[in-house]
Amino acid sequence: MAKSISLTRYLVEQQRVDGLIPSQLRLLLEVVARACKSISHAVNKGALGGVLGTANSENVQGEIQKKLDIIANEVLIEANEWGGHLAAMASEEMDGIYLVPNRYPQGEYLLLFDPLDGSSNIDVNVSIGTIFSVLKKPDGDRGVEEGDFLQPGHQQVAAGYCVYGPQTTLVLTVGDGVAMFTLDREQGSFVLTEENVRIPEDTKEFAINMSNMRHWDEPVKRYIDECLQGKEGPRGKDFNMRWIASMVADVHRILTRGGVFMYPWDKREPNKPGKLRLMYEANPMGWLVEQAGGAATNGKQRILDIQPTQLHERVSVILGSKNEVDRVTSYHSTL
Ligand code: AHM
Ligand code: MG
Repeated sequence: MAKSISLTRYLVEQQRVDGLIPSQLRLLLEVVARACKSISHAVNKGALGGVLGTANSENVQGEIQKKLDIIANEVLIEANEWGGHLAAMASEEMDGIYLVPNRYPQGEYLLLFDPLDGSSNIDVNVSIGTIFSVLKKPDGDRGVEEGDFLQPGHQQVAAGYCVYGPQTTLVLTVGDGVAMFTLDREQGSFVLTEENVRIPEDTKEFAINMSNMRHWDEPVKRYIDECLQGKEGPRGKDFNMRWIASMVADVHRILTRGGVFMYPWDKREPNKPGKLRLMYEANPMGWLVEQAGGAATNGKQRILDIQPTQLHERVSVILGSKNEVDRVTSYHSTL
């Protein structure tokens, strides 16, 4: 039987053999994985652990927080603040950045996360996850400021997510393709289960919240309308639809068997560029998808080239199988 490769061994080899990741980054990724393991245990306990339901508070974006949103945020901060690998953190659930306290050594990395993505699925026992992105702190001796986080996605040095579903799976890129690790609960460790993940360029499956159809812009309406016409329409094939309402779970399916995922700008709140967050959701997912041979745009521009102007900035997202993303994107320039 082939030897199983733990996340620790995989990262050590990336560091030693391939020289791809410095030791501080390896430590950082191990700590994030450990935090995800702990969040996975809390998710699994559900009602037995008293972790379901709302926390009766709102985040900076005016969204009601669930107890698990807050628990997951705390787990990630507590796990990461003392190891010496980080300078600061930012989270979808916190107003401003979180500086590593002075009593701990300061590292050179910045960690951003959506601690619990798919919050509306927590209480109904549907897959949810943690999304993370790692940036390098700009050089210099001064303290970290919020502006230091505002780097375009192509400057990420690591990105990934952990999906808490029937299995707990950690998916990671450090810029050398995408690898998947499944949590072995008996061993207590993540084990490599898929390497060099590739997204097929073509697909017959789309993911979008169809209940918002009347609010969409023309290019998105046109694309979905053509898919819905199936074999008899301009695409000449029948399409299937999936919408889990957890980006982690939808992206995980796309990395596994292809597809296109969209959360476009819509007319409900015309001043907001989209629902999803650039720094905690679109950038890490966009990079993972590109590393697996897919594409990610906001309809007009590659997600990873967007220059952020705010920490909690929102963005329109189209990602997945390359030929479909290119098609939707081209509709934006022709209409
Ligand atoms: P969250 O981070 O507060 O959970 O919100 C993001 C989620 C995504 O995971 C998902 O794709 C989307 O919101 C679902 O939105 P909707 O309920 O409008 O379909
Ligand atoms: Mg989210």
